[in-house]
Amino acid sequence: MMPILYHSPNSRSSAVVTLLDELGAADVEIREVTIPRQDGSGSPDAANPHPEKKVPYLIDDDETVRERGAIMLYLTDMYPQAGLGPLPGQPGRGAYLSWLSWYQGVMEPVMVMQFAGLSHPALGATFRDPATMIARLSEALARGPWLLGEAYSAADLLCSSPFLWFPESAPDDPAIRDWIERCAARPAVKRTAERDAKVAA
Ligand SMILES: N[C@@H](CCC(=O)N[C@@H](CS)C(=O)NCC(=O)O)C(=O)O
Repeated sequence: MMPILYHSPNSRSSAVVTLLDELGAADVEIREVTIPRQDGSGSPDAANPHPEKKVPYLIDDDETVRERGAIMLYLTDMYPQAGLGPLPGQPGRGAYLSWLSWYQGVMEPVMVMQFAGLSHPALGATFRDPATMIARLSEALARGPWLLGEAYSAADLLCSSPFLWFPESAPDDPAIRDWIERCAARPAVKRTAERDAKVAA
């Protein structure tokens, strides 16, 4: 059976659709499902096997993969010829795993807490703060051009994704702003936006 990506247009799963395009992974089926939207539209989809009916969700035979960082790692390992993430034993593998996990474990929580106006010593101790989060991106991109150095990877796709959705959240840092522009200019990003617009219409 073909692997199946459960996707809902204009959501966190859109970046995974972009990754499939970047990987040339034509043998992964993209299955659209509905999710509840902030404007009150949409609803959980009985056809979505995700335990919380979220997207993205990837099924590959008996394997189920949730969380974008894990799904992206799974896919870049699955399509090694695309060179979108270092493999075990290759230089940069540690940094690659770190960026993907850091996005899930730090960057996105920090951005959501900032959006929600939350702060607490325990949150600071665990996640640090928006300035520290931006500093990690800034120091990597000062070496740049991509988070892993010379090669674009799924880590760039994942970590740039919130700035593509919420451009106003981009920090006033030229290296980060240039990187966001370069990530947004990838033809696959444009193709996903067009695809999502068509499906959502
Ligand atoms: N931590 C998850 C978050 C997934 C997530 O929250 N997806 C949203 C779409 S943007 C969703 O499915 N929401 C539907 C719901 O909350 O029921 C990941 O990164 O994959």
